Amino acid sequence: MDKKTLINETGYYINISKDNYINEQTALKSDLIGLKIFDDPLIGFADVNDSYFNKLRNDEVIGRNFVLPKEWNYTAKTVISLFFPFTQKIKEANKDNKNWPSLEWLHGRIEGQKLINEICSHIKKYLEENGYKTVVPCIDKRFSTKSPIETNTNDEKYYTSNWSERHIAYICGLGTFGLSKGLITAKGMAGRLGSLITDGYFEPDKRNYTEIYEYCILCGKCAKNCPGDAITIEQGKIHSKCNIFLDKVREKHKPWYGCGKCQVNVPCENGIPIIITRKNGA
Ligand code: B12
Ligand code: SF4
Ligand code: SF4
Repeated sequence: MDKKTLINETGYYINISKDNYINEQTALKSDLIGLKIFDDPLIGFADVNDSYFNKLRNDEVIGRNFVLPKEWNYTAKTVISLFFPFTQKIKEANKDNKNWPSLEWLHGRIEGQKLINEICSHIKKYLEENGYKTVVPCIDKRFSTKSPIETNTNDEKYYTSNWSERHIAYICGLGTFGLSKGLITAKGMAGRLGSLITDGYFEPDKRNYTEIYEYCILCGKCAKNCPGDAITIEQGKIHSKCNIFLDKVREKHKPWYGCGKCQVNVPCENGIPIIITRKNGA
């Protein structure tokens, strides 16, 4: 199978899936029925033996809890990362109220994640029908967001997982981190990620960057937007503060939650920001 076939299959699925549209049963208000969640994804590929995967085991990157691609699927050849950008409607709606997430964004967080799980399961089935064993780590029973060391919710090491989608996307060439710690892709930051590890061989993509924060212009807009005061230019993003704010949203909207103010109304919302350098007198 070639990359194009797989990319077409994913694009086709997202456009025909009825779950890419909010239905009557789940809509948080009636005018959200029919709301489209995601636009066409970006897909990146990496060789399972890419030396970057081993680097993720370093304590300052993710740590020993990170499970290598070959440990999820020992016959695997390729890691596939997918970025699903939110539709303009979801992004625009989250700009209105500076303090609380919009209902549209909450749908993107909760129903959007269900859809990513469904799409990844569909691609897994499709690859397996073509003879390639495939694992979707984030819906695998071995997936864990528990910290391997004794920590509490004020400790930054508490916020981890054994398969970090942003780190995987970075290795697959989809983009770099930003000050807010979200991943900035060619289709921006406002969206969600998924991934698969497969026996199928797909040529790895080139990383068009060498530094982990290369696409971030350090404008500080995400810090200004953050209702949880979780981001500063000096310290970057403090996960525990973000989590405190997300808990407040959970209290208000249970079982929905989310925020994403650091992902909208920012230069990295829809693409890779560019620094505009002024020429003398311009
Ligand atoms: C735990 C978690 C949280 C925690 C902590 C967030 C975090 N960044 O780790 C809390 C609850 C606070 C949280 C909040 C949110 N989350 Co969250 N969360 C996760 C989860 C489940 C695991 C993250 C993880 O493993 N972190 C591991 C630690 C180590 O990551 P880190 O500290 O950021 O890593 C730094 C170091 O590694 C450092 N570094 C140092 N040296 C080196 C060297 C190299 C080579 C590299 C690569 C890095 C590196 O750079 C990194 C960035 O600073 C993932 C899902 C998944 N399985 O990946 C979603 C995920 C990160 N969340 C996501 C989102 C969208 C959110 C929210 C916006 C909530 C919402 N939906 O409204 C907020 C804010 C996100 C933000 N600004 O970062 C998305 C991010 C999408 C994107 N475009 O980036 C993810 C990927 C979910 C998904 N499936 O799409 N989240
Ligand atoms: S808003 Fe500015 S500082 Fe924040 S991540 Fe995006 S480019 Fe970087
Ligand atoms: S998700 Fe909200 S609280 Fe968390 S860092 Fe982004 S803006 Fe701040």
